Amino acid sequence: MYSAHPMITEIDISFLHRAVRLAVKGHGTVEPNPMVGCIITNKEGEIVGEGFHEKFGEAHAEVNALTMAGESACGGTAYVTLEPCSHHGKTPPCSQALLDSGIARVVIGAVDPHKEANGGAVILRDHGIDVEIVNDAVCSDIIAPFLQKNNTGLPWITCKWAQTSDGNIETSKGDSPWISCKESQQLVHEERGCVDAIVVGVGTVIADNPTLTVRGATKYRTPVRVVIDPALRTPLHSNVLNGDAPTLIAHVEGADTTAFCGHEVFALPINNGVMNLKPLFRHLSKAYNATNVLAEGGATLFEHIFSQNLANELWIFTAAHRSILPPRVNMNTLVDSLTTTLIDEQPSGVDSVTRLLVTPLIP
Ligand code: AOF
Ligand code: ZN
Repeated sequence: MYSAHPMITEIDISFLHRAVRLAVKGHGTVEPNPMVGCIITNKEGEIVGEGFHEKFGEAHAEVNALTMAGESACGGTAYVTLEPCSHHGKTPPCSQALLDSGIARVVIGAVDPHKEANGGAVILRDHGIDVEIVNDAVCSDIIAPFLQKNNTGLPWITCKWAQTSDGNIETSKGDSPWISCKESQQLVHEERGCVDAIVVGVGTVIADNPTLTVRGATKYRTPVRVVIDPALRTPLHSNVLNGDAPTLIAHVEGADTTAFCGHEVFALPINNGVMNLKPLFRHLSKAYNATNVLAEGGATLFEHIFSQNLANELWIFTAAHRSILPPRVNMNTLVDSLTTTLIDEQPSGVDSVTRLLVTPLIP
């Protein structure tokens, strides 16, 4: 038995987590909507329907799962990672679709904070359906970017980097230019194809001349390339200006942007001598409808993002080897200065990949 709630069993939780694995298949195509998954079991507890919200503006998870289940849904249970919607949005309400199916029980992973769409749980209960709200951590984690955007007007900011085992993200003479292995680089390209923006500091542009495009992976989205370049030092022949994807150069107020004509420029305000990144992220959320942003370095950019309390998640690729020279900025120490929760740790080729959620500091 699941001890937190006597009516919810371990089987319920395992079906919800199976629905989470479906939900995340929508990453890259459903945003700015939340990722949602649904499993339908029949009266005997056998899976008869599975579905997820596949594309923004199209059918919600419950409708896809109910379509697969057909009449077998009658008397069964629906497991939904997010509270079924109650509103006529781009599609009719899922709460009504569940009522029409004759489902007897609905297990909800997380409540929907969206004021126009929520309330489905109450509607279902009012119609005599047995509704359980689990408040499951995994179901909540997958809607975190949606919540962030709705509640704060900021995108979800994931800081991604590759480091040596001693926390160095910079390569020096004698080091290989690649810290992480091919498998890890592939994962990054897959994620790039699902996010709305990739942000780097000008130091990285000058040192590595990255292209910051999606290569060798499905391009569900074309992320805008953003360079934090206070004094406009981006070389005009840089790969980030090659026209393969849009580029935004963020500089400090008053800089002469004439040379960057044809690219978007954004003036960053200075507060107490420090460039304030929040207005830039707000702009990405508004102008690009950005839900997910990948910050790809370097160390100085991460220091600014961390000190301004803007990081939501860390995605760290750690190689097995140490660096030849000691790190200028030790990323292991920098991470230790934050309050984080480990959500995943996996091997990727010869690397180890770690995902951490960052607990924001109370300002
Ligand atoms: C559900 N099931 O699979 C999803 C839900 O713009 P619309 O009409 O597609 O509605 C989007 C809103 O519906 C979204 O903001 C969120 O509150 C909810 N998403 N609800 O019952 C789903 N994706
Ligand atoms: Zn819905």
